[in-house]
Amino acid sequence: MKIGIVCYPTFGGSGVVATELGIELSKRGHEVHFITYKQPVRLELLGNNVHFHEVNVPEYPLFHYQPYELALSSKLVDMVKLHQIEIVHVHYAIPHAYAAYMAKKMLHEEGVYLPIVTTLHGTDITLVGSHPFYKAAVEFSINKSDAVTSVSESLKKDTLRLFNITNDIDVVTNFIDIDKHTHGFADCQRSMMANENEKIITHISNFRPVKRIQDVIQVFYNIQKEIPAKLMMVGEGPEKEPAEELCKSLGIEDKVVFFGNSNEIDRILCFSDLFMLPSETESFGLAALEAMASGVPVISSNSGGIPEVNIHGLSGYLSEVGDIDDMSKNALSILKDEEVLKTFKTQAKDQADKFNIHNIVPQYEAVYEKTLSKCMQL
Ligand code: GMT
Repeated sequence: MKIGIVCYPTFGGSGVVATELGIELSKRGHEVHFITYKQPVRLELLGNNVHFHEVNVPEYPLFHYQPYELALSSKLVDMVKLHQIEIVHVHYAIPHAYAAYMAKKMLHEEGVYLPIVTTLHGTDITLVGSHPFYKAAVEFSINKSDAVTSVSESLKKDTLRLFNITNDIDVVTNFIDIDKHTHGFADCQRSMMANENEKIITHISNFRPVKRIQDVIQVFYNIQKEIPAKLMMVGEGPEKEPAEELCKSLGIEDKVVFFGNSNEIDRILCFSDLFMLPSETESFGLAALEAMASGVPVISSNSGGIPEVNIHGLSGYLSEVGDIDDMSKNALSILKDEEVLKTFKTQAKDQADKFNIHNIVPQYEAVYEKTLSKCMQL
């Protein structure tokens, strides 16, 4: 198949999923065309089967807001015609599903039929999409998509609760390339980050308020009072500075490393003992799955789709949002005993295998095939 993929090219989960999906589809013989404003961060190799088409938005002083949707839909029209793209898969409804619908309509005028698959990722529904300023357009573009998928059962329920949806929604969960996370590092270089007796706790996110970064610091503060430990904070975002301030005021700044965004997540997870994800809401929690795939147990909140990924007492523990004491107690119960830690590490990896890329990507292929044959009958 010739598949167009529209996504955010940044470090966010939806862009990562879209990129990994495109790479895997290309390995399975499909021709994949990424259409976005920058080469996706995880897309290292372009080749015969993987192409990138940049959407440019020329600055014009009249515009207070530059019209990205317009540029994207025009680019989609051009690329679909030039490369005979058969189906377009958009990740994150805003504004991608809306722009794709416009492209579809324009192509239709020229006798080209373009099916659109929309994958809902989370904040496009729960935090941003359902805002009254966007709701009508988001609802419209979900209902006008030829197929809609969501990354968890929880997100599907939220979508049906928040919008008036007339389309079916298939749940196709996020996935992980287990082989990539079975690191071939002879040495994780743990000694560069911590002493041998120190446990390493890691958090990776975009440092937005929804991630409850302060909870990460508070839980770590409780952990390091009981056992020697270090905290690795990976990512960039508005909550980073307040988090650095909190570390200073708690007197733990020498035990916390702020990395910024990193392309070496697998290296960081390689030397991690525990991962923390105390989010206010999370449709899936891809970062937790990446940790588990590297054999790192997860201490998380029980919000949204996280319980579908992190299993209480098996791959880690779940607590109510904001329950710092419970998260600290759970973390210590894993970290204090080497045998318990070892068991949780193995169980985390086994649980991650349920989301193996080789089982999930065929589900997307089935969605494409079903959509194409449905559209051909129209
Ligand atoms: O977590 C974010 O804020 C980024 C966001 C995104 O779209 O990049 O993540 C959402 O999509 C990820 C991939 O499907 C999910 O794993 C995250 O749980 C989801 N984030 C939220 O729901 C807050």
